[in-house]
Amino acid sequence: MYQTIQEFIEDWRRESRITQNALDVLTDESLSRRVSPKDRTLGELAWHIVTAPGHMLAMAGLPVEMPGDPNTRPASARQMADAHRRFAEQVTAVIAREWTDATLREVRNMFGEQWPNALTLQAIIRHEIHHRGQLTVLMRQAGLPVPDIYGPARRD
Ligand code: NI
Repeated sequence: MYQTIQEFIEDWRRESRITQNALDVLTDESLSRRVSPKDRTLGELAWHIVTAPGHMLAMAGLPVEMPGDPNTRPASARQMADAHRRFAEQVTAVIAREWTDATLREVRNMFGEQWPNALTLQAIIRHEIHHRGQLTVLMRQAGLPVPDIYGPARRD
């Protein structure tokens, strides 16, 4: 788990940049793709990736402005990508201003359990990586170019 806010910020910057690269290639036509009738569409998944960290950070008491309503996906891919870009920058600024390394060890009620804030931050990153993996599969099925994640994508 993170010992310092700086460690989180570095991780957040790296991961949100990778996520941004994926969101930036989504097209409006691709947003209705889905794996099965029961699963999220590519657009719903992308919007979940954009909005979930704000929800969790707010639960932990960080005063962040939400990128948008989680239940109301913007109509365009561009709006989602822009919302993510603004939100990612905002998180870096707000957490650096509001929290100290000691805040990471403070415990909050998260989903009915007592989590140190460091665990919440780790869960946010893991949750994003998990859904981003799903997103890139849907992107391939939609014929979109998948960006490099941790190493070169197939086309490279
Ligand atoms: Ni999720």
